[in-house]
Amino acid sequence: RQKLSGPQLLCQLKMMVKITTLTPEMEPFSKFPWASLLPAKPLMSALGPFKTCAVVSSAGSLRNSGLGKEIDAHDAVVRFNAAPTLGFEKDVGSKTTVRLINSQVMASEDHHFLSSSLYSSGALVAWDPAPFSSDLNEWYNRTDYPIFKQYQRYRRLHPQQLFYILHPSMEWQLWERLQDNMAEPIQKNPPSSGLLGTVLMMSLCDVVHIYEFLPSRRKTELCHYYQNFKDAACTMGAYHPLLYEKNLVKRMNQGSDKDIYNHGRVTLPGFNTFDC
Ligand code: NCC
Repeated sequence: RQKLSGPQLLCQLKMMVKITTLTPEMEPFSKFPWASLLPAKPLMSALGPFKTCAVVSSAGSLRNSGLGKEIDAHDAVVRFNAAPTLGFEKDVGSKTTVRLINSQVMASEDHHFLSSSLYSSGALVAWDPAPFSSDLNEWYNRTDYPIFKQYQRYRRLHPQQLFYILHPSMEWQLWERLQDNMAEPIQKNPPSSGLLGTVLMMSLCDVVHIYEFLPSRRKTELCHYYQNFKDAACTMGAYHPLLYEKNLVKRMNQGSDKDIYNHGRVTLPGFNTFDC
């Protein structure tokens, strides 16, 4: 089978991955009194559009990158899970427009999700690894972590903050793009938060710069820039098909290899800027 070109891959993402968030009228949520806690307007109409966006991976190679100013110069900045800015401004900047979090962060004791100020800036977008069917009823009854319980608690404590839940169909539509474009079978687990956030921003921004998703010359075994914990699997993947995600992003990159090597920077076009 023919390997697709960058523009062809971009068109596949644009046409085949639908970015939706849960709304109060969706089944089975419409039956629950707490459905009114879900935002009435979909994310697309409440956030953006933005000209330039930065997606900041949590990779250890961001340490000593000095990329903070460049990252903050974007109109919107996305960060992931428990990645802090406080104390790391020089390397990762301080602006947070969206924080994409997995359901493990919401549920595990050590993240203090309900009380930590880490989660209070910008809009929150949460996701949970759903069954492949992406059926909302099936997922509701067996989420990986108690995402809905924690969502309700958080919304009651922070009613003013924008907080969305991604529709799980997005995970698996994106996974199918990965599998379809790889020569070998990939693990049947959803893509990492990094790729989900990248595609989310491609639907909101004209240009998306991703930092240290494809590792620069600073590539390290250090898992996160904010922790002294080493594990190469953080960069290469174990549960998530991370290596395949990176392969796909490399093929779609519109920046130079030098940008990757020196700055860990990839350039992707927003979905609204090209026709298919
Ligand atoms: O580590 P994590 O990801 O929070 O990182 C966010 C995104 O940055 C990219 N990344 C990170 C580290 C690295 N060395 N290279 C990278 O490219 C990835 O794209 C990653 O998605 C997740 O995807 O949600 C993940 O979350 C963690 C963990 O749940 C949270 O950090 C909270 O502690 C997962 N780790 C574990 O479960 C132990 C990780 O597998 C995926």
